[in-house]
Amino acid sequence: MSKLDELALAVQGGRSKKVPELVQASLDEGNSASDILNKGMIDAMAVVGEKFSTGEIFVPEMLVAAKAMKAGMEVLKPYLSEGSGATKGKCIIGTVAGDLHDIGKNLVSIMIESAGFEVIDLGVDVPAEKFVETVKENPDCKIVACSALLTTTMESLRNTVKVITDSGVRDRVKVIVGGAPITQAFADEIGADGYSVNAPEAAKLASSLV
Ligand code: B1M
Repeated sequence: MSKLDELALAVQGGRSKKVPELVQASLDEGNSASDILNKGMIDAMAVVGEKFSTGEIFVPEMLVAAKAMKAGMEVLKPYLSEGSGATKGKCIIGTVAGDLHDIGKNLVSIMIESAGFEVIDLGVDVPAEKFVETVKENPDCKIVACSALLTTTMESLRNTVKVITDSGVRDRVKVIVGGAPITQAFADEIGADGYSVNAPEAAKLASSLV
């Protein structure tokens, strides 16, 4: 079995001590950071989600898998974020109110930082007003990036974009959105400036908007 296959199984099994070791072993074996991320960890999380959907596992198992992936990300992060120059201005990022998922958001944060932005990460369950307040405190903020992972928090994302727009700061920041249930059509419908399907595309999008 390859190190990547072992890694995927360890993520699925929530083996937080083993996963960082296997990320390092996969790097040592010559796998690229993006293969380790996509084939070793993101695909494994998709399997976890599938098993949750079919009732094979429950929330605690999802949680330990997420913790294991986060532990692996600590080892992988320096290999993903090469060439940061922090010259493009600030990007405020967060997962919208009501939503506690942060792995995708953290990946977007790493990629946007590595594309040359200074990232202010507000974390998860972020009220719309907190995004606005932080934009006002940071006049050099160029991008607000909002993540939503649940169909039930798509409306929270809509509200976030509306509150940012209504606050009058929209003329100086671009709002970009993403997350598993989000589509380009939904992003257009709620008036976002951009949508991307994954973290590398989000970084390209952010750069293209400044
Ligand atoms: Co949750 N969960 N979860 N969960 N969870 C999903 C999302 C789900 C699809 C699982 C399933 O049923 N198959 C399902 C949502 C169904 C739906 O809404 N239609 C679900 C559910 C139902 C729930 C709860 C309601 C379960 C419950 O309590 N009954 C609950 C909700 C809690 C809440 O948020 N209020 C819940 C809780 C949790 C945990 C806390 C246990 C844990 C999260 C831990 C954490 O994040 N710290 C968890 C997990 C781990 C998952 C799955 C298994 C994995 C998510 C993940 O990290 N994926 C997930 C199933 C799945 O995704 N297949 C699931 C890996 C990550 C890299 O992908 O986050 O999609 P993702 O990010 C991608 C893209 O979406 C994109 O880029 C990333 C890749 O490059 N992207 C952006 C993300 N943000 C972006 C922003 C951008 C651009 C792109 O621009 C700004």
